[in-house]
Amino acid sequence: MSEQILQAIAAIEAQARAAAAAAASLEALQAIERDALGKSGQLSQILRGLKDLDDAGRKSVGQAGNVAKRQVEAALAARKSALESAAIAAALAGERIDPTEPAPRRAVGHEHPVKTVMRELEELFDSMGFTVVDGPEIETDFFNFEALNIPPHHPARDTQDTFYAEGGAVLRTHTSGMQVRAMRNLGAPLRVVAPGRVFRNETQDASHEHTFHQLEGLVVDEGISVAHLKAVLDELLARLFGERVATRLRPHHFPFVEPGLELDFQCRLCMGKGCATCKQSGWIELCGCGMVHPKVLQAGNVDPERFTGFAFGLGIDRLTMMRHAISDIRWVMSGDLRFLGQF
Ligand code: FA5
Repeated sequence: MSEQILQAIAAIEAQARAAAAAAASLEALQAIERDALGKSGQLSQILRGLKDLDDAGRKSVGQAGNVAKRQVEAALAARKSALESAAIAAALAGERIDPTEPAPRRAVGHEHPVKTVMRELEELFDSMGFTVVDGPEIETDFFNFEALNIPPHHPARDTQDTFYAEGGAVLRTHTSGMQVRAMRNLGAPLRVVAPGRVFRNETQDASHEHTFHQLEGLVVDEGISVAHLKAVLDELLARLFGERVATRLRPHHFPFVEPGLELDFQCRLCMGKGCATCKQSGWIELCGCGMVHPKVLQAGNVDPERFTGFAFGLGIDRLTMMRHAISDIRWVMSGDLRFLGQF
């Protein structure tokens, strides 16, 4: 009797150990444990017959049952740990980083086309011996207007209306405020350009923005004349367009220059014949310019008896528009990716 039971225990143990060794998941292991060792599992059922055995049989079957139980438990634990290790190894293999693999192509940003023109202008003037200086976008009324010979209530303020704050601060309407700042900071002689953002209370249209960019140029030295001004701007255009470009100077009034001028260059699209871009004139305006007014030199602590100077202020957004044939300035600072993605 006990011999048969011992054989049955050995068979249950062998079957459970084999099943444990072959189990493919933790759930399968739990099922094997339940079937072999659970309360109503095979081993428990057999051990329920212990009460019918004599003392010797009860002892030997009881011992065999315990040994079989421990063996099956050991087999289950070994398989469980193997399955868990395999799961960790698989997860790690999936997360492995190959540093030699090329990076995925991502959409990266790029320099704004206005910034590109600004940077090129800075490099170009730097190569001509100019110092690039930076100035505040929130300027005092003094530097933006008064020091430039534009007193309060002067009609020139109407063409450059802006945002006035208490205490005499304004959003600068042009980079010309840097003229007096540069003269005071650096003294004469000097050769500077001051690029930057400017603001005007302006009705927007295809060629007018309320926020745009200018580059101010200022040269002060002994014997400076309009000929120097024209030479520098001609050189600027030649470098921008890769060849000599015809230019002309027209009289224009700015209170801070005398004489005041505007420089036009021959239209690059029709070569002076007249087209829609140049409004049939054959010429395109590049900038306002002129000889620095003696009062402005004085405001900059420069002796107008000894020094003369020229200044100019170019619109960088409009230059950018010409370069890329952009028909409406409102695209330029829109931040619209359909526009920016084209550069
Ligand atoms: C001035 O701002 C003078 N400070 C320029 C100057 C400097 C004259 C030194 C003499 C000596 P004006 O308002 O014309 O001038 O502007 C200069 C340039 O800025 C224009 O030629 C144009 O290219 C650009 N500009 C002016 N207004 C706008 C606007 N609303 N939107 C975009 N560009 C503009």
